[in-house]
Amino acid sequence: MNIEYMGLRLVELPLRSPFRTHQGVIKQRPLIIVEVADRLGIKGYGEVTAFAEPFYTSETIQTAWHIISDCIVPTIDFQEISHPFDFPELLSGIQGHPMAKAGVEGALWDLYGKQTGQSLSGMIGGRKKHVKAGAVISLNDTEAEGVKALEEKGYERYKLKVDKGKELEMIERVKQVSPDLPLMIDANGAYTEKDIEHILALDECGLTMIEQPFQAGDFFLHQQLQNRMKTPVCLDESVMNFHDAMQAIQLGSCQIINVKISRVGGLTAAIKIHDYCAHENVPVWCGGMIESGISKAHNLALASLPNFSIPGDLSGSDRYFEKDLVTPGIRLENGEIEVPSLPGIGIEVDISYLERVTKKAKTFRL
Ligand code: OSB
Ligand code: MG
Repeated sequence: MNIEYMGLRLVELPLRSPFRTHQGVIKQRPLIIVEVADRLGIKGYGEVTAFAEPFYTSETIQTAWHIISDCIVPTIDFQEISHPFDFPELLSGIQGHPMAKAGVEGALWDLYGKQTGQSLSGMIGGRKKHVKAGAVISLNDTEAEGVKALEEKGYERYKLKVDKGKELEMIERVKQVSPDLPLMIDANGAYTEKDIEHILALDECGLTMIEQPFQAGDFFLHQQLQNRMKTPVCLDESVMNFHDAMQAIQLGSCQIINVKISRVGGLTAAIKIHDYCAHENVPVWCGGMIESGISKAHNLALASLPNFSIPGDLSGSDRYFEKDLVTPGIRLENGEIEVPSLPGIGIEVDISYLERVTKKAKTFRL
């Protein structure tokens, strides 16, 4: 791919309103934007979506900065890469840190698409031209008002973050304003084995699924719950790689998987999980990370694959940000978002805004 250069930028995007879950509040969104360039000066962009604090997975934006700068750049020979699929194989000596790896791989995919004149969706075999949009309602939004406003924008699926003990009230409040909306809850591991009866009481609510009830790593407990519950269990934090997806499905720990490019270590791994789930008749959907339009564009390409048959956490730029890092921003039309068809991620990065929100930058000759 004739890669010559990598640039890292730590940016901070202000959120329109604080995003609160049972694990804490996010007001500013730090992200790392990865830029790679080839000999001709063609550029590709990726994004590291780790959070400032390790509440979701163990990585942080600072550990990712360190891993890319001090481990990936010095030890990987970028001249050996002739296709983005080559990159994950070169990483076998670096354990863990999927989000750091995914950010770099994402930039390679965008660059490869631009070098060869292909859209990211086209390169990976995506078929859908539009994908359905889904919204997440944080604990800061009042459910009724939050859902009404989002319904007017056309979102097709709604996800409530769990506040343990208040689930029934929250679900009831949404149903009062919008009785027929597809609704699910995301516990982010808020429950323990003592809560099984409490969770089973939600089985009559008609939820489309319950996401990550228990902590990551506990395939057994999720299996026990799914055996007793008709509402599908969906796993998020539990699935950090292909092997986790395989074990979860073979053990019957879930009926649905949330695939995030960042959490599983890159687009190559995300596609492999998609393909395996398709083979096993397990539907998947694309998760979100409160990310910029750069990462959203990667998500749209992934979600254009056929087994992404459930609306994901795919929202417009205006859901979280006043202004996005891409122009024009990502928009909903009739509850759907267009999958970009131009080369690479197919969306223009707003370089002057990117420069304005940069807190720290570093460049490397590769
Ligand atoms: O579990 O998907 C999650 C936000 C922060 C940490 C974890 C999660 C989330 C979301 C937001 O649900 C998804 C989005 O709309 O980007
Ligand atoms: Mg989740």
